[in-house]
Amino acid sequence: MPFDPNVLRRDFPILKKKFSASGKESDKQIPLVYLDNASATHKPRQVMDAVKNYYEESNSNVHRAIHKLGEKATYLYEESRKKIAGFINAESANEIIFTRGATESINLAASSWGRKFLVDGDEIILSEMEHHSNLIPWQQLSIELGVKLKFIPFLENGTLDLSKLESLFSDRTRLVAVTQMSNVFGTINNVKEIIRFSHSRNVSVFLDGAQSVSHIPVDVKDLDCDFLAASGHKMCGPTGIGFLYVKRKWLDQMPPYQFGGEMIGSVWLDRAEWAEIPYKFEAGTPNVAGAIGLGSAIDYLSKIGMKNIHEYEIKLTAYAREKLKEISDLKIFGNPPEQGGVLSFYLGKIHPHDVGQFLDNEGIAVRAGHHCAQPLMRKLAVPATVRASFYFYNTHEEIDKLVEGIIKVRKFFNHGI
Ligand code: 7TS
Repeated sequence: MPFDPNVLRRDFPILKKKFSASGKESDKQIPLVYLDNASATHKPRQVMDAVKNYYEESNSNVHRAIHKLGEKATYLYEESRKKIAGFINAESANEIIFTRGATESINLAASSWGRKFLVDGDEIILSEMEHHSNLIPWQQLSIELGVKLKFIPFLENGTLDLSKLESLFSDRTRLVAVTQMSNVFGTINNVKEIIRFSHSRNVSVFLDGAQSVSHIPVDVKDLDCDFLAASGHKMCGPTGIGFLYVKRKWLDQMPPYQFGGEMIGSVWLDRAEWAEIPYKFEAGTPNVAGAIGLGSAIDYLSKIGMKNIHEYEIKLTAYAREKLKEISDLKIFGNPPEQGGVLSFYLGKIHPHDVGQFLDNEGIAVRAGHHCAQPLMRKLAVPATVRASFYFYNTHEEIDKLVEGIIKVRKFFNHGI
């Protein structure tokens, strides 16, 4: 079936809904233009059905019951793990650990791998464009262990200055942890080159895939990354579920991250042995419904094809950039050669929150804020930006509405000029 966003949109009940500016049903209802996909994507009917079916037909805990429902729930949960492994081309499903999302995945790696392998004086290289989730866990580790953090700078066009990479390395560098796609500029970073260079120095690489995994084909074997984190809710899946991919060679050496049920092999009063991987990293009853929903989201995205999604988003973003450029006073931050569907901008002297609020009254949902990237904002010397972020169900007509909305904002705040 050819790629058609208008056909795909039919799978998303929320995209058919109309809203009024006041929130009152009696007021004029306008269609929703949802352009905040970098924050969370919507869910297709298929994913909601998978979650509902689990609760209606196989609700049970996993890995412990011998009854039929328990077996069914375990089967579905583990099938989802296999789907994730297939989706990112992992060697085995055992390399996939279910987490609450990218943030927990990063915390897991920092806490388990970091505490095991890093000592005072070791160095981690991050970048200046990291989301707080891929900064603060490493920052805490650096405070706790005395590990030094270094940062790959970004250039005005929103790309990482890889010419600086080599100079950041020392014989104490142990890890490079970078985002594969910026949630502010939309830049798709050349992580393959970063990984190639890092491995040539025997340094491991952690990829924050929170933005990339839902928008571009990601192949961990081809990239050869050591870790990859992602969130289900940014890829048509439920909230509260995500995963961490860990290359097999690290898994056996990494200690558990949390302790309790599910993650044990044998327990005595004074000691315990851990379960096999990946279960030793999944303490307690997991988010079974979320994992099953994420598996369904992966089926859905795979059917559309990640290459199709990426190609369409390139076109949509280029169209949006061209249209936005026509608005005087509008400054788009960054213009990377490889870009996903994210555009951040500033409109004259109007505060981004005012722009966001005004657009919301027009039925257009964008994000205005620091996007959990305060160091990046500081370098841009702005308190916040307006960010429009797209997904495969957005259309060119919606971009036109965004542009019309911004022109209205401009007129309103500039007294019609
Ligand atoms: N890393 C990146 C690059 C992100 O964009 C986000 C979330 C995270 C990590 C954290 O993901 P979580 O699912 O664990 O919260 N980014 C955004 C955003 O740009 N707007 O809202 C959330």
